[in-house]
Amino acid sequence: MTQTALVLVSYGGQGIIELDNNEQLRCKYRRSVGRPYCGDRVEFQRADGHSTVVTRILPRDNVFVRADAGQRKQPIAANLDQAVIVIAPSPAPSRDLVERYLVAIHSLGIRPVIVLNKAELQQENEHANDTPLRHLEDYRQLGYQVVRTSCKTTPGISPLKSILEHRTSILVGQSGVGKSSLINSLLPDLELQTGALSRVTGKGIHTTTTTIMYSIPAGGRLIDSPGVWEYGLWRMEPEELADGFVEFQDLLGQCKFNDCRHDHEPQCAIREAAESGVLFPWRYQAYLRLLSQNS
Ligand SMILES: Nc1nc2c(ncn2[C@@H]2O[C@H](COP(=O)(O)OP(=O)(O)OP(=O)(O)O)[C@@H](O)[C@H]2O)c(=O)[nH]1
Ligand SMILES: [Mg+2]
Ligand SMILES: [Zn+2]
Repeated sequence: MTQTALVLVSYGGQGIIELDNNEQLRCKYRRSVGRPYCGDRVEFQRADGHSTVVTRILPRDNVFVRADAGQRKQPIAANLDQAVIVIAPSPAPSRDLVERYLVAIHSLGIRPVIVLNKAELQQENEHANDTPLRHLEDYRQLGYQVVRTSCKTTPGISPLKSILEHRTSILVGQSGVGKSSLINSLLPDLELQTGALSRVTGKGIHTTTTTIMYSIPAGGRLIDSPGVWEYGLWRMEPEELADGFVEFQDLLGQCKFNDCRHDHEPQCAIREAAESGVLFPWRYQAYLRLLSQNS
């Protein structure tokens, strides 16, 4: 009889899977089956006295990826409902970090959430004009869910709870912004869950090196992922890039040229809207930077 299971963590040629009865098993992969990602649903075989082997990876709904230096896709986790972009006053986010994440998340068709963690450290107007920290209200106006949290003091982490329950979410962002701390605060039984997994992740507060899935007691899953210095987008067409800017959507058919890149083309509806202030000019500038970096 074939059974299915959920991949909690995957490293090298092996991983840990969770069965329907919550049992966790170490398992090995076969080259012919391919390498499962965290969040994959798999079929496996358990032979007496032998190790558990993954025999099939079930079709994926989506895969969250980041790009390496050569713009090639590196898979991080599969089958997500939403991605939580965590930023903090320190380390401060790089200028276009949030836009890169939003474009990537949009291409997966899943829901983005923006979290400002270490909110108790934020001083109004302390930051340069072009950092995401100054644009949180604009993100809200664009329709994104924006939440302020702190793992140390007020406002705490409760606003995040209801957003995460009953869904599968990945926390992404720069190293040191507090992704693991948020998961620690959100999951009171983390120590228990870490049991079998601790051999993989190490103990104590460390930089996360492995993508790992936890379960929320009320229902849903949380995936902790290693922080990045800069989130890289893979090579994509200008069209896919523009699709990641939600506020462009209503204008996309109105440019003079069908293949408009919304750069220097005449009668570009997007550029004109940015110049007249209908679109946030800083978002349009971010789009232009991503466009030039991606070609
Ligand atoms: N002041 C303050 N510090 C925090 C908060 N949340 C986390 N920290 C601290 O920030 C540091 C980094 O936290 P981590 O949770 O390890 O950050 P991370 O995003 O998981 O980092 P990587 O695993 O490297 O990606 C730790 O020293 C935490 O104690 C917060 O809300 N306020
Ligand atoms: Mg971490
Ligand atoms: Zn255009």
